[in-house]
Amino acid sequence: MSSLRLSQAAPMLRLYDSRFSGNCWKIRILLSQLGIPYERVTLDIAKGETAEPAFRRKSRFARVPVLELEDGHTLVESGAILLHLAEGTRFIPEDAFLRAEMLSWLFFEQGDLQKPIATSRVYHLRGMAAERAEDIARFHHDGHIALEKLEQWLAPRTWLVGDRYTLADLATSCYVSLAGQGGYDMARYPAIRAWTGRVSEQPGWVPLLSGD
Ligand SMILES: N[C@@H](CCC(=O)N[C@@H](CS)C(=O)NCC(=O)O)C(=O)O
Repeated sequence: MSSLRLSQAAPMLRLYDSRFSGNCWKIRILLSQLGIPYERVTLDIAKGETAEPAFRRKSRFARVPVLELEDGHTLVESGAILLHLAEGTRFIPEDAFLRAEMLSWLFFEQGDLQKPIATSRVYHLRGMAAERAEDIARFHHDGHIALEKLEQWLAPRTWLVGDRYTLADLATSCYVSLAGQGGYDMARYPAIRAWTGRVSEQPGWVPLLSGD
């Protein structure tokens, strides 16, 4: 874990984080929007730091993000972390049907959008686009099917669920807004681009990190 930044003060939330990860970005946005202070521990995935035994004791899946609570318990999976942090806040609809609709977007993002976008993006960022061209083409095929469904849903709407910004928008927009870095032609999706713009204008929203 490359840049452990721990204070001696009272325990606070600790996010095991990667600056490139769209899944970690979701958590940083929500923590900022909720005004919750936290410590960051940055891991270098390319160096294999998520596979180190000390980290595996915190993350049974050997992946970031991990949220360590003040009592030492750790939570894995970005969706679970978002739901835990947002419990009882405006980011989760009170209405049971709308809450379930919000969850449907969290599941769709993880099942249909995240992998085709994230994997293509990693290949591009690591300079492997030429050697992985066939894999990228396959991921783009799947990713565009999901993006097209998102585009159609958003075309007549402002937000994914109901009439306001929720966790659904926060979670779904992160990898979608990084898709261009994975070689996706996002000019095809005007409603998505307008929506990611609206998301980024929400109070407390933070951009993807550019440094540690
Ligand atoms: N479904 C998980 C995915 C987490 C994930 O894929 N994390 C990546 C970074 S975005 C990671 O830690 N990869 C390290 C590895 O697989 O070795 C979530 O939403 O938290």
